[in-house]
Amino acid sequence: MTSHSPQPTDPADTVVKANIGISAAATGGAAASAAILAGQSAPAASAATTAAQHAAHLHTQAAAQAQAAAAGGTASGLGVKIGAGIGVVVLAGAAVTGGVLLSDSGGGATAPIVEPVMDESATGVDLMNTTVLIPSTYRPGTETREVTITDGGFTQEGATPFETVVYEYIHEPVYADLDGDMDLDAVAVMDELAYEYGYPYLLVWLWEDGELVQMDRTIAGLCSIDAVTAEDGAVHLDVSGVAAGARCYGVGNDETLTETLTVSVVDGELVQTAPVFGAVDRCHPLFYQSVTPVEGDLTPRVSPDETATPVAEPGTYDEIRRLGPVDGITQSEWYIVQVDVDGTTSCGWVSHADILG
Ligand SMILES: [Ca+2]
Repeated sequence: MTSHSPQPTDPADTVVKANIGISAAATGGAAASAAILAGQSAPAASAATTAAQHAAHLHTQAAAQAQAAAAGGTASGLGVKIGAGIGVVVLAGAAVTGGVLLSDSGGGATAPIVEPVMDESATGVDLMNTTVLIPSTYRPGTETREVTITDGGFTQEGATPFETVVYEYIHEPVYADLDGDMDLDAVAVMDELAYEYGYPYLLVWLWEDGELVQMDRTIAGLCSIDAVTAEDGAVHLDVSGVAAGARCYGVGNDETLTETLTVSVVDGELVQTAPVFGAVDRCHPLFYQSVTPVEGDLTPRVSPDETATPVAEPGTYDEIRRLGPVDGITQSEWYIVQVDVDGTTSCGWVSHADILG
């Protein structure tokens, strides 16, 4: 249950609202809603009457629903909460000193509102002891692999120290509803550590049909992921990058480019949503051998896939620049590109066939 004090911003149109949430475990039906009306001058009865008359006002109804949704977040299992919200509009001059309790039997109560509540089941899954995917990063020859970890790690012993590979979480799972379907999804960062390099993989699981299902997608071109925080249906990453396909050992500290990215899932795909929409892969020219503007009506996409979501449609971007291959990378079916739209630059992928027209 939450109670919100009024925060008048305009005396001529002061909005006071309150709501009460009832957990799914409680019986359905209407319940009492408490509305605390605060003001300075008018009698309580006047304000109560005004409240009743305006309780169904669309604006406050929406506000009450939003608050009811915000009040959720702890229930699990049933996934819904039955709440009763009541919104009150106090018109100019019609205020009250003290508090007034309105029950649902009063004329001002709204019908019970069924609001979805965030399903937090994902937080109960043991991701420290499970089999994870190590997604491909578009480096030639890399394929998605599976690694079974225990207590958050796995050591693949090699014949020599040079050949031993250690997998371990460098950031434990954080949870956010990445795809906006009212259940928490999970993100963690696993490092692949070999003798002379480390390579971070962003691991993403979506909660689907009662279990966490890992996406076969990570961020290419990262040297490190220094921080992961969850907020508002996304995760924020502090990263430093290298070329897609390059190893981090070739980049000195003074060459490392650090960025803060917001990553989420849109239309089922892992994408960057801020500072601009685009591919999660890095495309800073610092780490490429050439930067070449490309002509034509191109459709850069969030991943090297003909069906992937466009970063921009033909005619909506100012310029697209193809980033030349790094050492060891030869002809590719797809190129990572920079896409300029309205003064901002994002990353995307353009197919060789698209460039040829
Ligand atoms: Ca979700």
